[in-house]
Amino acid sequence: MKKIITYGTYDLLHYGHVNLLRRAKELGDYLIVAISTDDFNWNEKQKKCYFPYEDRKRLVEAVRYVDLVIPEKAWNQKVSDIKEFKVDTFVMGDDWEGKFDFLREYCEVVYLPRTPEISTTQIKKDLKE
Ligand code: C2G
Repeated sequence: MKKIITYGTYDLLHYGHVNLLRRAKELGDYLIVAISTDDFNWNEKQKKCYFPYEDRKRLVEAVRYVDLVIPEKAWNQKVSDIKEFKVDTFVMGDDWEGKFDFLREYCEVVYLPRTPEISTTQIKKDLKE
């Protein structure tokens, strides 16, 4: 069974996220999504989420391509996750191109093109108008 892992905030789940999850799942048989906890988002990414972790987890778990959701608590948990879950491929959108190449020592690394016209930031901006 080919196992895939990807990481993200997944706040205000939208079709750009789902496009990524669909393509990630197409690369294997089992997709793990590590969702950033509220603390990680605030302390490490200065991102304030609209939905708290538990709600973001529940939404992503409802996506047909996703087999398991785990918490992302730290930048440096990826290697241990890859080892613990025997991951074959690490996937991220290409806004992260090159940032995780060090993981090639442990598994395949694939960057997929982002869905260009949508982002959580843009949704929040549009709703403010
Ligand atoms: N994404 C995408 N197209 C969009 C928006 C997002 O393909 N229009 C992808 C991103 O490239 C990422 C995933 O969807 O692979 C989740 O996006 P975010 O929730 O914005 O993730 P981010 O905050 O970048 O956190 O350790 C890695 C970080 O946790 C990534």
